[in-house]
Amino acid sequence: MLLHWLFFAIAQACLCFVSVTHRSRNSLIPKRQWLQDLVTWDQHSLIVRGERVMIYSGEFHPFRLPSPGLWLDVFQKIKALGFTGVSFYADWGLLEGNPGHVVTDGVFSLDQFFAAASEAGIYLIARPGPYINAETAAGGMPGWTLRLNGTLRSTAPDYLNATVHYLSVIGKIIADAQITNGGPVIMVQPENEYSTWPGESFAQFPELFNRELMTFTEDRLRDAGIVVPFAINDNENMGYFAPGSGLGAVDIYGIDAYPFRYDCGHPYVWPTYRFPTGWQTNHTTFSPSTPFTIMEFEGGSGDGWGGVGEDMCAILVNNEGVRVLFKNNYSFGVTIFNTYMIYGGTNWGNLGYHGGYTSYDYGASITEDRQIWREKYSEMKIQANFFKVSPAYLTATAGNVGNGSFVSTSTIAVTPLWGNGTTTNFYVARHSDFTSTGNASYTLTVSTSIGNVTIPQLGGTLSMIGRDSKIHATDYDVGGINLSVLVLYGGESEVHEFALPMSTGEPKLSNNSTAKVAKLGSAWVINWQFTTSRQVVTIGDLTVYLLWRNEAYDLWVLELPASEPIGNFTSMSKSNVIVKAGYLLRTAIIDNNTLHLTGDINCTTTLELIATPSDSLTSVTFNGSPLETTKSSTNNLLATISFSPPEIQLPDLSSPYHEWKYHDSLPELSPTYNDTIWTLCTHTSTTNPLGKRTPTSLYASDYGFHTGSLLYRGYFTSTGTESTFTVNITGGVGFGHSVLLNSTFLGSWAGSGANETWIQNFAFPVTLEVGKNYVLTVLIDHMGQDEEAPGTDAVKYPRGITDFSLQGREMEDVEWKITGNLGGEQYLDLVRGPRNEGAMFAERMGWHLPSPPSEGWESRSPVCDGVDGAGVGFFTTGFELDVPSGWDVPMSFVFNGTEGGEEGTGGNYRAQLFVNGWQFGKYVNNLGPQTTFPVPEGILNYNGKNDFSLALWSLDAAGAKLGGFALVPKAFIKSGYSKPALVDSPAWVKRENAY
Ligand code: IPT
Repeated sequence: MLLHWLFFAIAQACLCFVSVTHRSRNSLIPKRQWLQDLVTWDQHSLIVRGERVMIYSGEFHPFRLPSPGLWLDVFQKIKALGFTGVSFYADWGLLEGNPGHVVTDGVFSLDQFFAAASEAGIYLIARPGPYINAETAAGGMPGWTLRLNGTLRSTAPDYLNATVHYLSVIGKIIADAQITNGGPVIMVQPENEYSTWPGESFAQFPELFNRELMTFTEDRLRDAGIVVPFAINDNENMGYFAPGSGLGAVDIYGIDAYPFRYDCGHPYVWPTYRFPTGWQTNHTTFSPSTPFTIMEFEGGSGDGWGGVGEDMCAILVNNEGVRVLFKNNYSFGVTIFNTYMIYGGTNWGNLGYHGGYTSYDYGASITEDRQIWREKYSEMKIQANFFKVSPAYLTATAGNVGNGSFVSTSTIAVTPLWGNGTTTNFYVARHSDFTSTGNASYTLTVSTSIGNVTIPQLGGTLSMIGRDSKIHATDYDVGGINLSVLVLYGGESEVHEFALPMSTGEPKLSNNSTAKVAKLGSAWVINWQFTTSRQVVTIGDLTVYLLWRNEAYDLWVLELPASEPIGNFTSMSKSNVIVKAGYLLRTAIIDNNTLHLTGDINCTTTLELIATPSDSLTSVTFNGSPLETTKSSTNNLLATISFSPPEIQLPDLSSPYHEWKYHDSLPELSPTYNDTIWTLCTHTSTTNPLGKRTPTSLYASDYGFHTGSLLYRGYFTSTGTESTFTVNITGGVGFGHSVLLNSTFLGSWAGSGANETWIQNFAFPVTLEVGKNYVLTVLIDHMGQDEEAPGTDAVKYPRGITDFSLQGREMEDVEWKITGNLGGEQYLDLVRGPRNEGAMFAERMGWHLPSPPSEGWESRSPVCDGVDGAGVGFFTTGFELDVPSGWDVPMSFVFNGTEGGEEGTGGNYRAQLFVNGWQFGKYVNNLGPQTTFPVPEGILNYNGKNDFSLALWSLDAAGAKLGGFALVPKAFIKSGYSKPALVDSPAWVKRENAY
């Protein structure tokens, strides 16, 4: 066997007949008229540039990480998983906040996203909506669409027209980045789950769904130049829009599935009602001519206000979940597989819907602050690396699920995947009860080229220990390449077995190995028990590593770059290196006899070169620095990188000596406050489906205010009879409000994790004076619009005041004014987008931006002094950072303790954080759960001055101060990342028309 090609497979061991035959690649002739010939497909898989590729993809939204210089870091961490793709949404609502003006500059530009994907070698699946869901405000539709008369996502002309400009702009941007133009985009999904929604579907509500809507959207995208295949994500797995299904049908039919659901509060309880058992049948019924595609498969889960925190969601979908349910997906032959989310990011700047809070960590494999310590990252890595290099899988056909004929016990269910044109079969085994945490022993009878074989053949039994699943491969065909290194891994103490054709030569065991080796028929059979120490078997030129799973976690498979157009994209024609390391390896290049690696360490780490395409490597560099090398007992090159974290200076934001400047941010309470230029609520009609319950509409969206917070002023002249004000307010789940009469605080609603609306009575504490003018001030937290089910217009559910009464008076006797963010839809800050600011005075003045005019302001700390009484205080400060280059130090602002107005009692208060002008957190002390707010480098200036401010809203008469507040480094990672450029963060300038 010549070492021309390096092949690596991390396989779940047991029986692998590794066939090392040379087979020429099938010529893959397109069966239909493609619009291009670089991305084609058949019933088995996608075919890119004539080669079958496992599209193993993760969802990552650029708009949730508004530091473009970090996108490459995330892509490299995804590539290092062995993934080949990323799926992303674009958020129309962030791009076209002002109707007719689609802004695609700065953090909203996708140029760097596409460039970074190509550099990392990641294919992209673009999902531009116009509707995206994604836990975004209004499901990604701009606020102004709430005023459309027609039903959103219907064929109402005003809705269709509203989408045209956006679709042409985003369509062109995506079209330019298609593979046909040398870019990374290989597939596009118009709309999102248009066909279905839990509990509602075509079948139940046919009148709500409209095939023309899909056609219209597709046509706009085709007009913009999209030629790669269109895909659909059908949540109900009913074949909607599958090829041949009629109008609007796409090229590639895909499904969505969230079987773990969302109960992060009970993360060890796996709900079973959505666990898939028959997807191969559905697929062949609904879309037999396309690859089995899962456009979204739950890779984390979501949490909301008053919830339990994102880390709990990471437990709900943890490494065991990935083991059992991802492998179950492979048993159905999925070859286009996207997991949602692989990196969640942040709902900065009010971009989220009301059901979620600032963190969109999602419990994903890569944490919100881009760390990869969650075990499922490693689990996904060992799985994806197997499928990346198992061409036989890409043509296999799923057999019947849970077939009892293969296995010795009914507690284990096995689904076979039969080789099609290859001799390879795969058998995916799991507990019959998916959720079982028990242990089971089994033997397996498999069909092979030498007849039926029951394994293990040399004694012992196979085992399924706790929540686990295994892939057993027979006659494993590596597709005509030479295999030089094979890694087989398993859990500690498990017995596994593999076999090789006799012709490969006699296996030799490492000294420590207790494996049994026997000749059986025409094969060598090797049977061993995993321990935590490595065992090695050599057979001719092939080295087989038998690794405890946790050691396999430390292996990194790096593709060496190829010439263009493949470059860093995946192809079986490329060579790989396998290096054992610690935290992360990103890239590898071989130059002469030197291996240049980039990567990250978080402790002193020894690199071991497990497999390289050349035995003549003599030196290694790491992030550009040469390393001293030695040799291991098995002749692998070793090199140790030492680690000592830097000391960095951080501001002590809780200290009484740290200077904060303070300004009142609810001056509306002052009798001298002038609101003459506020918007009068004069609309006597509304398009809102809720209808109008007040003489003039009081819905914020009717006046162009859609985000952050809302302020209302209700004027009346007293007749001396008014004693109570009753108001029905809607702010979205978790919202709160405070109500004042002139300067007198009447009360607040502090919010709950369940209420989207709240009705409250406010008794006036004194008798009002006849003939005197009074003003009611209502401050409302706006938590974002809801999302949408097609045809329901749920997005339009209003925010603001829906209804009120002033006891003893007519509604008409009160004249209302409103403000939200300054400028409303004609928002001022084009750099930070349409949702970054709300109604609060300091925001309207732009004081949250860098360098506010705070010289003459009072010195006052949000921790030591806080806000007196009910109201809003604005605190601003600055600090310098100087993080040495080569160190990735993710940082978070952390609220410690829950102090309220009275020492140690907690309290009802809310705070918004602004970092260099970017709203990077909405904290609700009485609800939580989020207390830690990561802010990415680039938004935070790691080498220079930062402006930080905090709008602190006390909903209690007792006032509020923070229990403690700190900027906390969450990790010190010596990193090969590209240091992100500082994000353009324009400073404060006086806003002429601010009020
Ligand atoms: C699915 C959406 O398509 C996606 O945008 C996101 O919202 C996800 O849910 C949940 O995080 S839709 C769901 C009904 C499967």
